[in-house]
Amino acid sequence: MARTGNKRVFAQYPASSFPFEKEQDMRTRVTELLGIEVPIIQGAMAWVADGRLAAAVSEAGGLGVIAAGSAPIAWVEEQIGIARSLTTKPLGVNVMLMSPQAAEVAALLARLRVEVVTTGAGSPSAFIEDWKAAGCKVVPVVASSALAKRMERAGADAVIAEGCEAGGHIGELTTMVLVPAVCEAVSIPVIAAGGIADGRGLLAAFTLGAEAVQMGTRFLTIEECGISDAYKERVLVAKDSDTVVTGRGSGHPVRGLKNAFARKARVLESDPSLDPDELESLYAGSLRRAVQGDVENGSLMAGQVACLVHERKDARHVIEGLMAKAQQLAACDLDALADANAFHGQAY
Ligand code: TUI
Repeated sequence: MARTGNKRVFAQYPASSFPFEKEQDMRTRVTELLGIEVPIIQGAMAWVADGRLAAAVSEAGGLGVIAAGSAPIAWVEEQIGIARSLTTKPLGVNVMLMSPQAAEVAALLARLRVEVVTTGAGSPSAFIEDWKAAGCKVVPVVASSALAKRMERAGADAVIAEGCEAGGHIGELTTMVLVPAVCEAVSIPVIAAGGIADGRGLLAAFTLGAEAVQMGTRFLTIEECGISDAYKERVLVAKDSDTVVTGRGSGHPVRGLKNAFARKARVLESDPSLDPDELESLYAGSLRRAVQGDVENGSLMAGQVACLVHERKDARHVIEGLMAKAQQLAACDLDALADANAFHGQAY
């Protein structure tokens, strides 16, 4: 950093256009594989990521992903139809492998030849062959390099390495450690997830070896996301210490915003004489309650990056702004970055 007398002389960020220009596109193995324009995938949030949200992200150049979660098969098929009516661009559907209907959803996606299948909360080994035979690109979420290697051997096209900063069901490792560890372990492309909500995060993920990012929480507050306003407001006002992990004891840790539901879950979980039915009834329908507006008694899944989400806007605005910022930062040398970083809070 240059100094003049007692004053720092800040290097300027290179100028960046907004919306970004075509030549600023970041082409990677992931954009080529998935047929998308920017290396941004929308995380599949159960009961949140429906056909309308996914179509908006795909239309804006990223990959929109419908979350099958544990919803009825008819709902999943309906949402795919809605998305297809709103965009002709590639679309993804996520299979939540802890769902008792996972095998049925898996068969539906092969039958409909959905372009991209992502998976979460388990190993999809049993389904990969059928999806590949149907022409689907298969992109499992992994929380360890061991699972990433197994997925590569089983024929996965890429993996999403999701750190425990993420919202919803999580593993143990942080994004900062998991992404480079998975990049060392496999040759297929790695997509980073967990703790990423803006251009800074995208560029950081690329320096760790990722070729795309997946973001969930950043898309929770956009116009095309159908969750209640009350849920969106909780995300917008969240501070960095406002998320908590419940369910560690049961082996199914889930990160969400602190509220009455989370406090009750933590109390019940720490009770050695716990009646499992009581916890089960607390969890039953908890995600849906939050999505519909009961922000105290519902499970408000969100990642730690909720504290970096400050606006509603729409999918196109989020994607264009994020790409412009990432490109602007990437064009800086380290000295200029260090100087510019003296303006805390300006790098959004
Ligand atoms: O799947 C997610 N996030 C989710 S799924 C979900 S729905 C739900 N509802 C109630 C209770 C629990 C879940 C909400 N959020 N993220 C992807 C993810 N997958 N993160 C971590 C993992 C993961 C963890 C361990 C994947 C595989 C794994 O191990 C499998 C193995 O065989 O080693």
